[in-house]
Amino acid sequence: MTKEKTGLSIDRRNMLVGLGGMAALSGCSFERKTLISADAHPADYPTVRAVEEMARLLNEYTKGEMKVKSFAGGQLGSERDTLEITSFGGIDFNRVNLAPLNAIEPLTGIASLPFLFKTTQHMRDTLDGEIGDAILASLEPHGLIGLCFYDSGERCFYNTRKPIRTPEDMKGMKIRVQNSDLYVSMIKALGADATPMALGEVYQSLIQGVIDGAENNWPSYENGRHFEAAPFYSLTRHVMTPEILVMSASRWNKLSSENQAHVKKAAKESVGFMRKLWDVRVIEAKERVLAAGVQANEVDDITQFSALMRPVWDKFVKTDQQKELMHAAIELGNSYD
Ligand code: GTR
Repeated sequence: MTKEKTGLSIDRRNMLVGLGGMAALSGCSFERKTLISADAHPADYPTVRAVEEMARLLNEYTKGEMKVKSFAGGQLGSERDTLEITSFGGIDFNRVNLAPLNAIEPLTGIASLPFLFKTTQHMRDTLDGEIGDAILASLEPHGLIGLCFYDSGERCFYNTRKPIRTPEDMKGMKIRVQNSDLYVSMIKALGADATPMALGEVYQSLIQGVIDGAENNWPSYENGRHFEAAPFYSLTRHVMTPEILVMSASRWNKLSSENQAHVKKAAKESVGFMRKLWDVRVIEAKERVLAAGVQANEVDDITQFSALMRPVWDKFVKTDQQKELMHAAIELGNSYD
């Protein structure tokens, strides 16, 4: 593994060596007793707490055999970097957003399509059922075992300049997106310029004017203090791309079938725990940023935004399997009208 390939800093590489990560990377037989998990968010964020709950359950089900230590706050690198390391065994569990997986597995693009999900319940039911299972299963050929989805709420645009009420207001704005071509296309379709960037760089880039805005849910907008630099939060609710918990397939393949079943069970059971934390966190984050002076606005007519998404859907839904899942998700949505 070269620094050029992963973009990992020397510190992070040293940390992984310390953790025995290099042993896994180099294929030597040394096995870490304690598994490690990565998350870009800080320790109190719902995703981190949910993975800790998964770890607690796993430890209980395996009678103390399986232990997980979590490395929160992006200590092990950006989501793109840690996904690469996870896929070849240097990290065991990784909680990321689905967006950086769009480039790795096209099926993940379905749950990232703008304006696909009508409500939170539609999103949850889609991911809890066969559609979600097909997306999770699609990751195995890429060295990742998809374990479960967590909520990530509705993502909206925020910027340093003015309220966005129509797509016209976004013209010429530089908007940071996650590392996903689908997101880049979505921004272009809205008439703005897309700047893919790791989450950890967004605050500084807003302050320095490298970008004019970004898009995220209330908790990440608050947590990253982006609201201080970009106080206009416009309720476009354009995607509900979920979070996902993945495990390294190379680690998974070394587990007994009993322990594999325990991992799956513990992960699935952490979803309800996460959703409870999430719903509370959304309300708290929104209250905090509004109290700090954020100006939130509804857009004039959301169909002005959604009508521009056709080319994005056409570009990223190509295969028969993608089309099948997309239609199934749309059909499921009809009961939420
Ligand atoms: C958050 C998400 C992170 C990351 C971040 C981003 O909502 O929880 O996993 O994807 O957005 O925008 O980079």
